[in-house]
Amino acid sequence: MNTKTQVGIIGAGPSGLLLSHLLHLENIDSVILEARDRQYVEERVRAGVLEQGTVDLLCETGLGERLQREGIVHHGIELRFDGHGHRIALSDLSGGRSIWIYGQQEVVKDIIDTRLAAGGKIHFEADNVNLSGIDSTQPALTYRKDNQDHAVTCDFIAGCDGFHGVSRDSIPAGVLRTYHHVYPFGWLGILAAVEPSTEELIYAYHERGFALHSLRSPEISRLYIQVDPDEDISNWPDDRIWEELSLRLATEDDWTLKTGPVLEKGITPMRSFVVEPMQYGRLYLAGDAAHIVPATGAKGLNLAVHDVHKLAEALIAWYREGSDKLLEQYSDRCLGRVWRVQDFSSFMSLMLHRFSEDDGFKGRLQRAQLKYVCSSEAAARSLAENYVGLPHYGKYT
Ligand code: RFL
Ligand code: PHB
Repeated sequence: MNTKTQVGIIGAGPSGLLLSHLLHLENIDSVILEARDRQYVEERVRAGVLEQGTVDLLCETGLGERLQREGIVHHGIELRFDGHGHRIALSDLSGGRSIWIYGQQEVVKDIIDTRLAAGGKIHFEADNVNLSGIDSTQPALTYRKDNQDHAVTCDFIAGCDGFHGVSRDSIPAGVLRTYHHVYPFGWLGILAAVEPSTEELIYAYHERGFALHSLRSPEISRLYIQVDPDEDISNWPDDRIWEELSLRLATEDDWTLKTGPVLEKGITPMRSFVVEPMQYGRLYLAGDAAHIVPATGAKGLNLAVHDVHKLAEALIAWYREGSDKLLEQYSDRCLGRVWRVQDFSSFMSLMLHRFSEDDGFKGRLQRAQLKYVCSSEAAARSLAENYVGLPHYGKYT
């Protein structure tokens, strides 16, 4: 079957879904093609920390109803090392801004519900998605679903299909410059049915490796430990994970880690990745399709939201005013923030993880850095303003 739309979107992750919603608010038609089924997309456990700017955008565009009811506002985080915790007062140090704990899959569910209620077109289980004519004014997407071939002709294509998607690779060789750094560690993450042992997130530096205590709700905890990037999850029965978390998060004060049934677990490699530019012809890349940041800064989803905010503005200007100025500037308007966030995520990662090849030098630097951040207001303020997220229209991004 052949259909037409204004913007063809590949991927029903946060970036593709939000883009489709922002365009719909301006009566711009889009079609989303998603490789997975709806349940898989809605249950995929990933990010949990939303920046103030992300929450503001979701609320301003009618997506904040459940977020405001169920999201948990945090005004600080703890950095824990050498058996003691040190609070970074995020809100006090950033002019009252804060972060929100609300699972990525909840954001995804909210946008899917809103799009479908408004008659939005999301084709799940779309196989073999292929892009053509991206250097023409009539690009097209083809795909296979329910044993039938389909084609969608569009004005523009948004590649929102994540790091392993097809859109980036459809740009001719030689156009993109790729920056890729793989860190010598990964994260083993668990979701557990247990009341969080902390009110605020704890980032712990320890001889045995980094650990993070996060949460999703008063009944659900989310925790991570640093492991080798090629570690096999079968080496980590639940008891071993809890034991390791207890060791790495231990304090000299009266604090204990509550344990409970593990609902989900997985290992994620840590990498920094950026392509420049984020566009070619009528194809625009957004979110993880264009960049990946190590999760220590809690930024990937927030960066994806910033990209599609900018892309929606540019497409709206094209349809409303016939102006291609913002479309031409799309990549430049995103990359400033992308590199600011890469720098912050790298700073957090290098400060908090143990390096196996370290002869003691790196460890000394890390402790000096941690002590500085926890004792100097200027250093803590810098961490805080990056962690809560710089404003979407700020001079640094
Ligand atoms: P996604 O979420 O990967 O969505 C891409 C979608 O495209 C689909 N797809 C295709 N569809 C059609 N045809 C194809 N050929 C396709 N190939 C792929 C996929 O099925 C999928 O549905 O990318 P998007 O939308 O750009 O969103 C990015 C975020 O998901 C990501 O940056 C965050 O999850 C990163 N992240 C965090 N970000 C934060 O802001 N705060 C956090 O606290 C945070 N914690 C995390 C994280 C990521 C983690 N992992 C697992 C990588 C914690 C972890 C452990
Ligand atoms: C999470 O809650 O999943 C989370 C929190 C902070 C991070 C990364 C992930 O830096």
